[in-house]
Amino acid sequence: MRETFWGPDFDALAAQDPEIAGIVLGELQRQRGGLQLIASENFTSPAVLAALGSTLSNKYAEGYPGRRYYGGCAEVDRAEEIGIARAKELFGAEHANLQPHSGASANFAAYGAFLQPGDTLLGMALPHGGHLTHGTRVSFSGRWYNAVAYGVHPQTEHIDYDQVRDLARRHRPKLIVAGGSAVPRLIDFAVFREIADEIGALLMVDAAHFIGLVAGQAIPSPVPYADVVTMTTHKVLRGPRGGAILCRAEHAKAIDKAVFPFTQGGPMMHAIAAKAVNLLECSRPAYQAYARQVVLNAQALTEGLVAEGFRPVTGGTDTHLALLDTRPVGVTGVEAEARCDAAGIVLNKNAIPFDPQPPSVASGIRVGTPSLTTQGMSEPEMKDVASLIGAAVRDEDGSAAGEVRAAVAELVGRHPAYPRP
Ligand code: DSN
Repeated sequence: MRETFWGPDFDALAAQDPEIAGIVLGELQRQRGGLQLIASENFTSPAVLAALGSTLSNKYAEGYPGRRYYGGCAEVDRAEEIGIARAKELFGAEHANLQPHSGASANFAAYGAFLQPGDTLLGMALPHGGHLTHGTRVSFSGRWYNAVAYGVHPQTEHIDYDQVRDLARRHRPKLIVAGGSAVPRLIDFAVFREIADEIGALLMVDAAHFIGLVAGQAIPSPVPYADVVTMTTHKVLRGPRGGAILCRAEHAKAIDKAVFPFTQGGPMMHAIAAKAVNLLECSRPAYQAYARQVVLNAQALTEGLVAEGFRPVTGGTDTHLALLDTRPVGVTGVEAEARCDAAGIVLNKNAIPFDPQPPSVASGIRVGTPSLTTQGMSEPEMKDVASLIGAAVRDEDGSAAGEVRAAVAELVGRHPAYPRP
C-alpha cells in the first residue's frame, strides 16, 4: 500500500521548490509555535491531510456518483458515496451533499435552490454576529436578494426572537437564516421553526461554526428543525477546508442541482475523500469527548478573561467561542489583536453588538477553543491562557511581550500541535 501512495512528500517539494517548501514549513512552525484562538480554525488530522494531498485531486467528476459527465469515476464515486452515507448517519439527515467548496459556496447553493433574485430573506445582521452571506450588501446575498436583518436584544445581547417574529410577519421572507459567525449562545431552533411555519417560510440553519459540536453531541442539533443545514467542514468539526449541505429528502434534488450545475463545476474529490475521513473520525467516542471539552474550555477561558477585566457579550458562552468587550480593559479590538499577536497569541478583533467603532477597529475580540482542545489542553490551561491574554493586552509599550511569548512557548511545548512521532 505504502509504495503506491503518491501523497504528501515534503522532501520532494523541498527539492523542487524550496521557496514554497519553506512557506509550508514556516506555517507549520507558526501553527505549532503560538496559541491559536481563532474560533473558526482547528488542526485537522494527518489522515485528513493525506487524503487532501492525494491523487484524487486530479480527477474531474462533474455530476454525482453514478451520474457523472466523465469516465473513470469508479474510485471517486465510492469516496463520495461513503462520505454521504457517513454524513447522513452522523447527523441523522435525510440527504447530504459534500460538494460545496466552502461555507459561502454552500450558502450560495442553498439560496440558489430556493430563491429567485429579488426574493426576501431574513438573516442575522453581521455586526450582531451574523455572516457576510446572510444578507450584507457587500455579498451576493444582500445584492441579489431583498435581505432583511434581525439582531440581538440591546440588554441581553441574545438573539431577539420577538424582533425575528415581527420582521418575519412584516416582510414575509421566503427563507429565514439562523446561525452566524460570532454567536456564543445556543440558538433556539424550535422558535425559528415556529416563526418560519407561521409565515410559510423555509428555515435554513447555517451551522458552519457549531456543526462540530453537534457532531460530537455536545449541543442540540438543528437537523430536526431545519429544511436545510449548511456547514463548513474545517472548524470545530476538524475536517478539511470545505463546505457541505444537509437537507430533508423533499429538497434533495433542488439542493443537488443548485450545487452542481447551478453554482459549481467539478467537485474537489480529494476534499470530498478527506471529508469522508473526517466524518468517520467524528463518529468515534474520542471525538465526542473532544467536542464536550471544547465547550468546557470555552467556558473556562471566558471565566478567566472575566477575571482579567473583559466583559463577555451575553455574559458567557454555551459553545466553542466567546465574544469579549475589550473596552473595560481600555483597548480597542484592533489594539488587543495586535498586542496578542506580538506575544504569540492569535485571535481576531470582532465587532460587538451596537459597537460604536467601525469593524476595522472594533470594540471586541473573538476567542475560540477548537485548536487548543485538539492540542490536549483543558480547564487549568485555559486559566493560564486567559492570564497570558490579559498580560498581552495590557502591555501598552510592548515591554512584556517577550515574557508572555516565553510562557506561550512553554505552554505549547507541553501541548504541541502535530506532535513529532
Ligand atoms: N471566516 C469565518 C469565521 O472566522 O468565522 C466565517 O466564514
